[in-house]
Amino acid sequence: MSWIVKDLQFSAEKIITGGNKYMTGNGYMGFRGTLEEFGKEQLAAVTLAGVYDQAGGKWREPVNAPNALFTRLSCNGKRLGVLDAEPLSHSQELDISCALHKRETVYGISGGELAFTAERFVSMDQLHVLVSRLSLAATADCRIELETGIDSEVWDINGPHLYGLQERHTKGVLLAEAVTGELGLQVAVAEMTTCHFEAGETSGEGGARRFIAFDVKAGEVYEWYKYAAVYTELDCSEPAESAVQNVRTAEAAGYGQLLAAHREAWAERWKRSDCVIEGDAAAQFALRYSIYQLLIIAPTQSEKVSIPARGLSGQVYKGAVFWDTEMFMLPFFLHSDPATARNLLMYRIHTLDGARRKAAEYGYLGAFYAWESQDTGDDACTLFNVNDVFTGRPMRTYFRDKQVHISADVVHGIWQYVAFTGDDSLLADGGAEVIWECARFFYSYACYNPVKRRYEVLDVTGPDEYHERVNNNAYTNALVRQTLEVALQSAELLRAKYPERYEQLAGRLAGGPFLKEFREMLAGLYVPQPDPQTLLIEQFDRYFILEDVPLAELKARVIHPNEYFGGGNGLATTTAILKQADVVLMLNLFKSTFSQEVKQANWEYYEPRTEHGSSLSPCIYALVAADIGSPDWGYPYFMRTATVDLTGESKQYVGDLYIGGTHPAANGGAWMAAVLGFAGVLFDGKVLRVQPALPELWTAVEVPLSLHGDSFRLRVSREEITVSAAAGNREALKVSGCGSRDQLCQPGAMLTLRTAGAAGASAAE
Ligand code: IFM
Repeated sequence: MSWIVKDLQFSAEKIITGGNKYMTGNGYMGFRGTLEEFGKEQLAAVTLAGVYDQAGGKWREPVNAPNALFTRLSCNGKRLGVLDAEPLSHSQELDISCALHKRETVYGISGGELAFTAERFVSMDQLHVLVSRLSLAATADCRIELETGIDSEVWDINGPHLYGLQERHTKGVLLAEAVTGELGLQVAVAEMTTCHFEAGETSGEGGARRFIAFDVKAGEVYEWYKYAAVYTELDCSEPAESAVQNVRTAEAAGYGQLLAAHREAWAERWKRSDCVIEGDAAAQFALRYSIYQLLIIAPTQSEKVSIPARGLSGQVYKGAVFWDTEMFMLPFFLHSDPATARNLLMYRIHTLDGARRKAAEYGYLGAFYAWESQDTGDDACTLFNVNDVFTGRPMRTYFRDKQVHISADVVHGIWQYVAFTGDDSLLADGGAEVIWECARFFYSYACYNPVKRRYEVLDVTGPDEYHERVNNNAYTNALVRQTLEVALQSAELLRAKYPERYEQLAGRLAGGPFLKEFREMLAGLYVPQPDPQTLLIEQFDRYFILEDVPLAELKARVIHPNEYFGGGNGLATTTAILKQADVVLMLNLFKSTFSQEVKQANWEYYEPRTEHGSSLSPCIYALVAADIGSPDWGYPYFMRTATVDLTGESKQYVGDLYIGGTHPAANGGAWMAAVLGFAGVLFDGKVLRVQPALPELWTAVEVPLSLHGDSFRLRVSREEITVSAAAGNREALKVSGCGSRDQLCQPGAMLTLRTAGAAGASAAE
């Protein structure tokens, strides 16, 4: 089964999407999948997680570090790069089993051919290190000049971010050092090159470049290695020293040893997360690729950063963290790497003060989380997020002020973690405070309607961003209800298990609104319900009176290819066409509280009306299709989600705003659709319920699961469900599936449940 992403020719049109498709990274930094000779024009970038800067009043965004794997080639005085000379052949590939990037390019030269190869990786074992092995061989003698070292001309969308650049060359190490403009953080990149051939070297004056000239003999192979290390002042007080030290250690270890350790780290990650699909090679590959994209951006070592909406693929969306993380990526980490899931939630705890500031700014109590969150938790989202393509004028959007569901999404994530892992220390470590502050925010945001005698949540934007400032969005109200419930339950839990901590935290909120008010609001909160006749849930008040235009007809009204469908004049605003799953997302989150009939009626109603203008949308339709027993309705949505970063087929512009990059929420959505949807996994912290609905092509799905701190392997086929428990597990797991009663899977045992269609009854082995 292939683990290789490969292209067999160079296409200038695909440079940008290729940069996403061939991404490598390790959670500390992302390295765009560009070629060695590419620079900022081709969007080469080493994007640093959690390091942000604002330049000249423009949008604040992550900092890109100088690129120490830069290498340019000249042969007989003529530059050789894919943009300088048409190659005779070219291949670019990525081995997703271990995040190893390779390219091989053959150029015509006078009297023969020259083959240039480069292999590189961003170490998963040593997060500050990146390495490459390069070689060339020619069929005719020639003179080569390499220009390599560190390219400090970084790509920025809203830069520049690095000031006072100093480039030095000491004892074989090149160093580029600079400070960020806003916070004055030092960023340092060190590089060493070792040539396995005789070469004369001259360094550029004062620069961090090497010029290495040598004569190539036909038929011989010339190989050299580059080692690099990146540090910032967020890592240590002397980033330059650390970078230099680290690069020397890396060089001393050598490429082979570094690669072996990197491979081992990757093998360990795949062991925890690989999901095998039998019977459908295309789906298998796309799913693995989606998991790969999540693994290269996972903050395994830091609880101060979370995952931005475009991962570490650059500065799009300001490198900001959205609800995407809790609602679309967290489930993957919960089931495969709970420690990283915890980091993601700790990030929200660390940014609570930013959320408090935002609530206060709008005149509310508690915590209103940033729609676009960066290092401090203050909102990076602007009031004018999109420019109108017709007038060029900024359009007022209400993402920042009205997508209040973000605070409920954060609570949902925290509670999922606690219930799922059983690790309630997260509550004592700040999770309870976040939950209560979010509940206080909603208490102050909601309105009591004295006529209808209910609490309502008015003037919000739900997940469907084409309809801003609506009342009683079903998704939002359902999540607000969950926030209040969780606030009460977490208070009980904390009081019972961490009484001192409870007293300390609750004492601060004693003046209210606190538990009494939460109870009262919960009892009176209005949450839109299915209509008894049609079973439909109205997305928000008066949604059903909007123009019910078919999607194709709406698209026929488009004047400009990049026009925004939402906002004041947006084509969709006055119609029932929605941007992304909204009611259907709510049905998926609370799937056990709705009947199959309700889920089906709403899927069938909303599906033709959904434009999927967000990459977050298709996976949800796949999940609910599986839930209602129609996996083949969901399969195309699964494939669309799972291939988004392979095909590059996603919106690149909204208005004049570039929004390309990788799509971690869709990557997480692909995993959810396969495991929680088609394999039908549902773990509530107590019982593992498995209700598979496999698409036609799939014969089985097999996946490792980490549940409540114990390890399992689940295999689901059309005939049976098998759960194998690791011998070292602490507890027996309750399993139900195939209509059987709960059965126990003891540590070290294997439990098999047979489906109704299979021969024999349910059996425990
Ligand atoms: O969070 C999403 C939002 O739901 C739709 N627009 C893009 C954002 C970032 O992915």
